[in-house]
Amino acid sequence: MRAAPTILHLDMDAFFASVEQASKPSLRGKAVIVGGLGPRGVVATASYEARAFGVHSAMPMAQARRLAPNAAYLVPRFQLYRTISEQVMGLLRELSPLVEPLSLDEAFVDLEVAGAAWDETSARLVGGGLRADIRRVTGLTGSVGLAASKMLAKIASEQAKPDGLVVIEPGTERALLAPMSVRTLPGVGPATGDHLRRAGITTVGEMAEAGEDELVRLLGKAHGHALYAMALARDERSVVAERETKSVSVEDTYDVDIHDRVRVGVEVQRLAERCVRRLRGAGLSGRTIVLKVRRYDFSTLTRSETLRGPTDDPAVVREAAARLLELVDTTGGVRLLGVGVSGLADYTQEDLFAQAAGEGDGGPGLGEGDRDGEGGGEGAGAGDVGGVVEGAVGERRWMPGRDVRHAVYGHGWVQGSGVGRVTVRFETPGSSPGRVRTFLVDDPELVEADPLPLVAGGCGGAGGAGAVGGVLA
Ligand code: DCP
Ligand code: MG
Repeated sequence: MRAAPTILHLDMDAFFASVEQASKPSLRGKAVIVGGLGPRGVVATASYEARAFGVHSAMPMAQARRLAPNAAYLVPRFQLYRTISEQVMGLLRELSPLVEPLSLDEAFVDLEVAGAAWDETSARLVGGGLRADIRRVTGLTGSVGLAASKMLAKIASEQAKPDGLVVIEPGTERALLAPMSVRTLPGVGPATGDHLRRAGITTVGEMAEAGEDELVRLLGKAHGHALYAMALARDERSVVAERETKSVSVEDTYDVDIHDRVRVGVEVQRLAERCVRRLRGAGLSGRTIVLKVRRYDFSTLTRSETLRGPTDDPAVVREAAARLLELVDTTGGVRLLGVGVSGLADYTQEDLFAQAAGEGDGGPGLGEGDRDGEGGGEGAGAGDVGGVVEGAVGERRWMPGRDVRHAVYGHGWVQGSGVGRVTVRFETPGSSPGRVRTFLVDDPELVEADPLPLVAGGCGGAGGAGAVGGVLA
């Protein structure tokens, strides 16, 4: 293991909820809960203010509503979270080529390879600078852990939360781990934790004392061996830049070379559709669209285009593939065509939330009612009357938290809807808390809108993802 704390772990604070608070001034300092709002929805995350009521990730939404009835309940806006995630990951890549993203808001960075840091002082400086950059570019806070291994760096960022930085000095790891729960170690889930507890082992120190043979006896050879090493704070796992390159692709070989350019275009569109079906079937989306063309003389070309964010939209993939085809000379004929999507993301939650929000009412209406319309109670509360609302199909699109634009009042967000009405709060990331107005759900002056950038001027130094609306770069 290295001798300096040069593995950095970043984890954004209450990520989805913090983005919502940054977008919606009236929610700052308030309990905000993001997740699926339907009857079987679960909490994706809660602001620290909401956590004070005991609300946490993966809790059933119904339970959260009982614990924090006055909180604001919002559906996730993944597109915006991804844009901000890209900005943050861009800042990490400025530090080192070895960045290992674990989720939208979390990554390891190896500071040593690039010479960004070599000892505790330089690592602290880099970590502090990163936190300042994240705040400048995104307006949000992230917590940083620095240690000589991945395991300890992650433990450090957990200790740093919220909005802090913790360095674990090499040599102090075992003493630090000893009193911690066995569940702190990667690879100890609820089942292993129970197993160990029944054997009288609840802390990492007790694990180390039990010895390798005992752990192997309890947990089996591979697991026991690995966990014993972890208990001694020995973690040699290196930071891996990209997850194994995965892609989803389809291709067709033609019995007879295709000469007709129009026919080639049609085939590419068909392959794009098939590729997206496969992508969706795997619950994936991807950022890079790849076109493969093998020509009559067996020369094979690939052309690719990287979008700003992952997509599983057939129209987006079709259009990208068509643009790529324009870059390829097919005179002489083609033998094979392929379309692929790589740069995959396994964000399937979006669909789950969409389902959760729409389910259970057997049809139109959201089940999300606005209890008291204008100027209601806590102000932030997207009220919930609990039941199914008789309403127009149009109500389905007015999900609490979504962006809207009104011809007269400008940009705002849906605070609640029900009984044919939608309540909108008009405010933007840079404004002061805005006021609420209620409209008929089919008011022609009210339309859905794209999220606004959190920081004025868009994207600071993160390598620039312009307006957050579109997908294409
Ligand atoms: N998330 C989710 N479902 C979960 C856990 C998390 O949808 N069961 C989403 C919402 C979170 C984001 O992933 O905002 C990041 O997860 P974290 O575990 O890092 O949690 P937070 O960033 O929300 O809070 P913390 O400050 O504890 O990191
Ligand atoms: Mg986080």
